[in-house]
Amino acid sequence: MKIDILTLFPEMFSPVTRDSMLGRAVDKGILDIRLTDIRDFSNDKHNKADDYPFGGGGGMVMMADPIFGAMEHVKARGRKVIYMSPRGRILDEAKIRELSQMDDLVILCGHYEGVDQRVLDYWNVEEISIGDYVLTGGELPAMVLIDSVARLLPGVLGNENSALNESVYSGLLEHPQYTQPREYRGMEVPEVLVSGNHKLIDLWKLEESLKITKERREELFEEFISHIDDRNEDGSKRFSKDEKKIIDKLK
Ligand code: 4G0
Repeated sequence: MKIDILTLFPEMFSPVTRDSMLGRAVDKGILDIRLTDIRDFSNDKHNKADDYPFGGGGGMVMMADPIFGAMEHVKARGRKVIYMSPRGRILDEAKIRELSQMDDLVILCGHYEGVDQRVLDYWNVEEISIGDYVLTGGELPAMVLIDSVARLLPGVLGNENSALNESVYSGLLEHPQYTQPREYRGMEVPEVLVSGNHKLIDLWKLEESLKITKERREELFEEFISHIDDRNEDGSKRFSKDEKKIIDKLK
């Protein structure tokens, strides 16, 4: 997957593209991340890239011309262009999956009060937000988006993860997890997890996921139970009798 990032602060990305899990995906050639400094395309004598907003209101707005220059430099025409913005659609797992199917993205990071609207209109930009809060720039949101998309690419997590994520992301919150040692400061790992009975273990995981989802995210729980009688793509039933029994018990 090739990703061009357009930003006034390309150095912000180096910890992510170098050292992290993403850095390893870059090294393996799964991810090709290219950084473009928008300031390099300023035609102003002081390399200015922002100015005061027409109509007032305070803050600064990123100027159209340097961004147009950067867009033309990365040959953005015809490519999917994403703009990280607090007024975008909020990123969720469905959007992440959709983006993970693409092999080519351009991500524009705005600073200050955002970019001149003509950039968004001309380059047919899709605005995406990572949540209802404002940050000083779109760089951290871009890193969040890239990390969330990259972990779905084959070979990034190490384990061949596509099938794994398919089953784990069911619309429920995750069940509790435990690792060694079996007893820590008097606290035991639930017996069923060390029983070796994989059918019982899967039922326990389902029950714990349902319990925690009902407790913390009632709307997700309701959405989940409204689909219990859905069928899989191959027409088979989504849930066994035992699974249904657990779901009914918690309803
Ligand atoms: C555009 C994204 C970009 C407009 C970017 C700020 C939060 C997010 C920026 C503004 C960002 C997010 C109008 C302040 C840069 N902050 N939630 N900051 N305004 O995804």
